[in-house]
Amino acid sequence: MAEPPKKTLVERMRSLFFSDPEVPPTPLSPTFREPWRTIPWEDEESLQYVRDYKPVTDGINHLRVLLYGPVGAGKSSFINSVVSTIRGRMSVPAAASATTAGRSFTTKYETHYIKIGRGDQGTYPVVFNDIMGLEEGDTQGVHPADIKLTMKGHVKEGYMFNAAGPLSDANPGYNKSPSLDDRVHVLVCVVSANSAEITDSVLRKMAEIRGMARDQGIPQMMIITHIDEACPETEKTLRNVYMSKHVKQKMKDFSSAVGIPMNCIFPVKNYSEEIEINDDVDTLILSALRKMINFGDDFIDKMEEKEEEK
Ligand SMILES: Nc1nc2c(ncn2[C@@H]2O[C@H](COP(=O)(O)OP(=O)(O)OP(=O)(O)O)[C@@H](O)[C@H]2O)c(=O)[nH]1
Ligand SMILES: [Mg+2]
Repeated sequence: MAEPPKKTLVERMRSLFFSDPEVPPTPLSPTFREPWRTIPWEDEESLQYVRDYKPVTDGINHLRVLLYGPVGAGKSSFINSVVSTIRGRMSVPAAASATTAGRSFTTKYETHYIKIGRGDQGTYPVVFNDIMGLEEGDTQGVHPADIKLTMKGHVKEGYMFNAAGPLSDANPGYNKSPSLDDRVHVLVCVVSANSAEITDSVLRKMAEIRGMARDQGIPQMMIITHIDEACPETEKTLRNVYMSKHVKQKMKDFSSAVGIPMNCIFPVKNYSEEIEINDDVDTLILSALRKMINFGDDFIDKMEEKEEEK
């Protein structure tokens, strides 16, 4: 067989800097070699940590987590998932929508308590507040001003959000003297890894809400849902979540769009069609929940110091 013709010096130099048009490029791997964030799968310790948590500040019996985000992002489903994980069996206290599109399915302000065991053994001290989703335009979805009132504890249980305008202090749904317990201790933005781009109008509302929380010193986090549908790697197994380049890029995109740092962002899969508890789903939910509890507890501590200074 004839030898292939020798390359000239110029050709060899060129091949160092430019790829050979006849050789197809090697496809980039969709995964990292190692997970870029490590989490313990089958995490019994975190479950116990969450179950044992109790605020130690006088006058505060509950650590209150408020969820906000675009319509259909999975806010109500996240509450259901947390309750299912903590209780160790499927629970659906927050009515979730059957679809992810259209108008907000949740319209009223509701606190979700998590029952301890069966019967009358009380509830865990971590509670979740579900609200209406953010929608396009000024007259649809929850009003950012209502979220500010909610953070300060001014919105009474059962209040029906009115997209036409924020709650006024003359409304019977307005709580004039909220206790430290009524106030929100952690604000969580919920977005979906599998939805269309968040519109500018919704992003502006999210920025406004973030600014209001920052002014009050409330810690903020982000949950990215639907990672089971985000890319083929996480579709295969949730354990690829921190191996998937796509999921990391999604997290970075949301981080810069909404202004929440990467270490406060947690990808999860909510329980949606399962009928049984799943260890991998639980692990991701617990990883986010543990951080929520730590952030909220730090804020409760600070609130106590401020009260003592008064
Ligand atoms: N596959 C999958 N489906 C999810 C996930 N999270 C939520 N869903 C589904 O998405 C749909 C919308 O979820 P909801 O929890 O109602 O969303 P929401 O943010 O409360 O929506 P609004 O109350 O309308 O603002 C439901 O059909 C859920 O089953 C997830 O992580 N994975
Ligand atoms: Mg909802």
